[in-house]
Amino acid sequence: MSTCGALTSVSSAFFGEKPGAAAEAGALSCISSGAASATVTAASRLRALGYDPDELLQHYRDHGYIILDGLLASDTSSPLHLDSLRRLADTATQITRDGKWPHRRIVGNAFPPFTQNNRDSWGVQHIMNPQLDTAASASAASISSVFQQFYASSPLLDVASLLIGCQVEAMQMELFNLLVNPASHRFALGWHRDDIRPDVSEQEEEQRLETPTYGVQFNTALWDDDCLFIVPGTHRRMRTAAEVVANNAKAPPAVQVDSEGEVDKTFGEDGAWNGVDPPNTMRVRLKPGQTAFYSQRILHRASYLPTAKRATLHGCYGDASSGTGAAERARNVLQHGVEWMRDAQFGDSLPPVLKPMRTVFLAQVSTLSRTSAPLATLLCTTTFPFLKASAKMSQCPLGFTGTPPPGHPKVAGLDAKASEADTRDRHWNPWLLLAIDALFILAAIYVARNGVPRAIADPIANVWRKVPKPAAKTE
Ligand SMILES: O=C(O)CCC(=O)C(=O)O
Repeated sequence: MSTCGALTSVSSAFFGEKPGAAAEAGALSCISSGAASATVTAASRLRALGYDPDELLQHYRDHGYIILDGLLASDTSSPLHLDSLRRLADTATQITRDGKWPHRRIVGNAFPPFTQNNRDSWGVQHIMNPQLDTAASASAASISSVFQQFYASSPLLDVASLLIGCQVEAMQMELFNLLVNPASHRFALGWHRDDIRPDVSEQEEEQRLETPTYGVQFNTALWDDDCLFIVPGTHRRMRTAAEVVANNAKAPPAVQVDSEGEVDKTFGEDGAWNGVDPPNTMRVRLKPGQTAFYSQRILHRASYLPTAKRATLHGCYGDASSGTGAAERARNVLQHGVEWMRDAQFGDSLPPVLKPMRTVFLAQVSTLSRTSAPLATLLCTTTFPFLKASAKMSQCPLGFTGTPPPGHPKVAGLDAKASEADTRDRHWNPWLLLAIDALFILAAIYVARNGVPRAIADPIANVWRKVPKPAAKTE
């Protein structure tokens, strides 16, 4: 549902270049206060900064992405200046590589849960979490609070609002992470859409395309970044045959790069994935300070090299004005382990504009937990005793991913608080567990119809007769 107004008059076109006014910390603090906020739309704020919202929106709708300058502060003393953000990103990266910050994207794992046993990382997760400062022993300028300020800043938030078609006040807080180059591995993500599986039928793909994405994601590069590849326009149309093939192609495994001059034949010099990239593949080349907003539904992939320094702020926002959309997005976000967001310290630390965005997100999470808890608890409890005996699965076989609902047994890989050592290499075999569940259900049906078989009931009754009765019990 679109609640953005003031998009009809086209002022001076401004796309992809730096406007005169740059982002400043706390620029959006006015949004949450007063009646004026209701009429000041993202579009008009963007226009005032020299952007052309109509042009931005049109490009985004047609192609599924836009690239913008001017989202960082131009004032060198601002914490949101490129130099400051680079310093903080370096610290966050270092503590992650040193093992002091466990929330990371692990080389070898494209998607959550990030449970691979690999010391190397391609991302620092949850950079707005105040615990990051504790891990970094940061005293003066807190790292998490600067990242919070960026996530709350204008024009970033206004552009997101414009593209989602939802007032800032009705947006939900989602993920904010830092994507970094692995320290010693080449690693790649295959072609994917975040919210449509590669193996969907044509009919299902068509249906999925009719549903809005209810959100947008962004990459803000702090260094030159050419890791992301997209096929413009694929966020709103059926895939071609070549795109279906690319979407289903398995990305090469992560490779430790220890010999200089080693030739990688999978990818060309220009980064092309030989024999797989479909026509119209576009490499997104960001200069430091540039931001790409893109639809999570666009067909995209990424390639990471240990030799190409990367520190790119990677986040997303959702539209909470529609119940179904917000719930759908919250379900996806849950996979990343977000229960830390419930922490009151985090809530208190946020800039004013983010507080309601967090509240609406947590409300979605609670609703999801309430609706999925009973079934997940019943089914997963029956399988839990067998977990340790099984191997090779990194998530609940019932498809329950992300933050477990209340009552769900503690399970490696589902609990973001579980230590990495706990989750490492402990996997479930889905087929074994489903077979055990099926046997359990068949046995229950048999007992309900026929009673407990004598061969089982008699020995139990004998043991019971031998147990002395409590002395104090009187009838
Ligand atoms: O590394 C990137 O820029 C893209 C990451 C990505 O594809 C994703 O998070 O879905």
